[in-house]
Amino acid sequence: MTDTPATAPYLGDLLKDAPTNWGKWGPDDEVGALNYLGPEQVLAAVKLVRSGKVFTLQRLIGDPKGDPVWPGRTPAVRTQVLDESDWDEGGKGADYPGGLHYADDKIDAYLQGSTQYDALGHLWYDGKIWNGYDARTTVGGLEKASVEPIAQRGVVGRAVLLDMARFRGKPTLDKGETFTHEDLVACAEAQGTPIEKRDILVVRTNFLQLFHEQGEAFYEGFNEPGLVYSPELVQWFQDMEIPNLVTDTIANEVTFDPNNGVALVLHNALMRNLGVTLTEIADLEQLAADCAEDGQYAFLYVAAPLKVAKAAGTPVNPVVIK
Ligand code: UVW
Repeated sequence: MTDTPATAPYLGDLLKDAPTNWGKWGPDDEVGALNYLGPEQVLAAVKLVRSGKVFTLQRLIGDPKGDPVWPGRTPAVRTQVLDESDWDEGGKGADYPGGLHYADDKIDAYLQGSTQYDALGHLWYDGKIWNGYDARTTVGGLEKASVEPIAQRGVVGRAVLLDMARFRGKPTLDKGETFTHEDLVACAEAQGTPIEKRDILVVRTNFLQLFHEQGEAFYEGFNEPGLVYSPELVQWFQDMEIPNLVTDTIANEVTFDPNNGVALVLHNALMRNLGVTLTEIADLEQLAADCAEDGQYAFLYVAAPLKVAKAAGTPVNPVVIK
């Protein structure tokens, strides 16, 4: 992994004047900017359903070709616990009345190791997580701002695909390649669908294609492409009241800010401070191909991460309907 330069500023200093939404939705809030998505936004998004085309955005868990994960995490391992062979002579299959046989399996997986929603309390600096809760509330499991309230609420709204790879005329964005909110706006304009207030942003880089092409070399000098921090970008997210950022990369933003070397600045500036929910490792390939064909870049987006007690994030299979 790329080393953070010794001179990298402390997040608390870098973001000392950055806006926060702490308290905006009350002292007990745990879903942050998802509060921007109410019945009005849901009903407006439903009107975008025209052809009935459906897309699912989850990548396969336990993909035989491998699961791309954040360095230090391990891919999911699925174990077959029971199958037809368990009813062979001496097998462990139970003898049910009527002759019932069945298959069972289990997985050992990082909850953030596949397409997933981050809980708002997933990361922090200065000993405080989203809404000002004490970071000690994460010890042994998130007592505050876990993924549970997000999973309980669900995410439904108008989403816009921003196909940055196609906009830049390349099959995938490169290691460490950055873009700004102005690039997102320009991409949306070029696609003929301007970003509206309270849109869910779905950003395609197709970077993870390189995981399949490069194998282990993919992790050398690990530095994903993505949005890069600036005070203006954070203010734009705040002014546009963006509820949710969805990307096809492992961690949503350029891993190491090229301007200061800090890791995952936007996780903090957007998620910890503004309450923007982050969705990662989405598979946008079929959706993007279809958008390029029919020109419809805005659609109904529906997602509900799994409900796991006290979790810092959980898998999700978002659904897009056009
Ligand atoms: C980290 O924040 C470390 O990982 P992610 O947001 O990709 O789950």
